Amino acid sequence: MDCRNYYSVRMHASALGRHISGAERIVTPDKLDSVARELLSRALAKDRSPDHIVVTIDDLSGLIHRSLTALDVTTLNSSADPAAARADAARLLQATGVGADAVEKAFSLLSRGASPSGGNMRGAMIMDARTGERLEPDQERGVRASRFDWTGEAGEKMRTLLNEQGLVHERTYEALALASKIADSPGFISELCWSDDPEYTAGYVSSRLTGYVRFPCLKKEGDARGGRAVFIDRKKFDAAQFLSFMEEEAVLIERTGQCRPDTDVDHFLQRIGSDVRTGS
Ligand code: WAQ
Ligand code: MG
Repeated sequence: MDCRNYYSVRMHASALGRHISGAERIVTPDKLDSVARELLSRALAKDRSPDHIVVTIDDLSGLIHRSLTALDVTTLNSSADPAAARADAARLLQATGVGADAVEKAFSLLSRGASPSGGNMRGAMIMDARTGERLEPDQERGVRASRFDWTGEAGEKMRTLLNEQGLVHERTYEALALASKIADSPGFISELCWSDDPEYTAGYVSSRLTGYVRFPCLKKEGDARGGRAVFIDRKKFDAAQFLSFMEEEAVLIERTGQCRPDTDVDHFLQRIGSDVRTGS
């Protein structure tokens, strides 16, 4: 594992106390200056001008505990219809071991805004994969994954692999890193995500079994509801340990996985050799 010094660079921009944008990187000292500038330009690029921007830099010496391999990426090009794509995503989640009720509950909560006040959460829901019971201590905010990034080399390679599949959006690159960190969390079974950006309809299901399975259209265009549900095995779950992994433990992604398309969920499940066939 790479033992160079690393710094965490975080940017948060807000206006009238409301969050506008945020981003975070882990970099070697030689990149510190350019990455800090890059995140600052990103804060200023948004159409709603921020009145408050914070760029925080922390030395992570001795704090990089894990190096990871990114999840394999599969793009399913079958369903342009969100309802059909959601049914496919639900089947995948069940194949990873999530109960039907828990899957149903996650879709329903994410569709209407999973925070108790009805809006999107800033972080993820944590759900008992068997019962769907919510386990995150703060249901308004959820749990936010932080302190993860690609190494320079792995990041470049991953961009190339994604670009070869026509996946050129920065969000895919970032969501894959986030999902790869979450997939290493204690008790993790699988995750469901789609964006809260009204123009961005893509989402994914991820797990160790399936890798990162991307759906181009998990919601209708114009829909501003989105979020993340992380399903866990409650027997292996400890809230304090889980939160500390997600929010504090620094993780670098040093190796890429495979990246390829597939025609549909049936074919995909057959390919990965899952013996779980839900809904049939
Ligand atoms: N940790 C946990 N949850 C988060 C985090 C985080 N760091 N950041 C965002 N969320 C939650 C929060 O509830 C957001 O409302 C929701 O996820 C969506 O966030 O092309 O763009 O940044 O393959 O809008 C997925 C598909 C896109 C990418 C995900 O998420 C692709 C995306 P967004
Ligand atoms: Mg968003």
